[in-house]
Amino acid sequence: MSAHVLPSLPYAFDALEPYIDARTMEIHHGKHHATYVAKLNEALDKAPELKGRELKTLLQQLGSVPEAIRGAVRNHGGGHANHSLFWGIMGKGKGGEPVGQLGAAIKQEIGGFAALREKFNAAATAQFGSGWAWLSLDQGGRLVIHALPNQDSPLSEGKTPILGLDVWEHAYYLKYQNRRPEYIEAWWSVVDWEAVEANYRAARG
Ligand code: MN3
Repeated sequence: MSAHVLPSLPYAFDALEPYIDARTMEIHHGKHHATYVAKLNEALDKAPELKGRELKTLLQQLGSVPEAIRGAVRNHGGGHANHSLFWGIMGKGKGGEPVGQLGAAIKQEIGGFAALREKFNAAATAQFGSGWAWLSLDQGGRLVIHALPNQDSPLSEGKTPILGLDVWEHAYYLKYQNRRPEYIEAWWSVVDWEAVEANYRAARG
């Protein structure tokens, strides 16, 4: 059976310094994300019929997951999917502005990059407690900025996430302590817009 696997980080732990510190990346990937993967697999051991199902499908169809493991799939499956996306939309020496079709869509639908940042920062800052801020596509293929608590995936509400920011304290506490807004602001310097645009084009089909 194909168990879910922790993807390797596509860059070194210190690649996102000074914006995100190496120690945080090491614990975040090697402990937090690894635990979501392990606990997802543990839950799926109790429902072998779901083992071949893609993670994306599991999260899109949470209602069809047996109730006994639904919470575990929501939390740990969501955690696995969210972090897998997160590592991929960051990189060394990135930042800058949205490019290509995505850049054009942001201009047209949100009013430009400055407006996107402002709305996204507000969503990330206002998320009470643990959660994520998202830039997703809704079912009509339109860009939407939103936040979700815990490890809830946009996939579970019919959206397709293309950019996400982890605002759990484990993502920033070592370097930023309680200064979440500072972490959010710094994070824009590591966003890989080519990767986000690839997600956008894939989501548009
Ligand atoms: Mn996290």
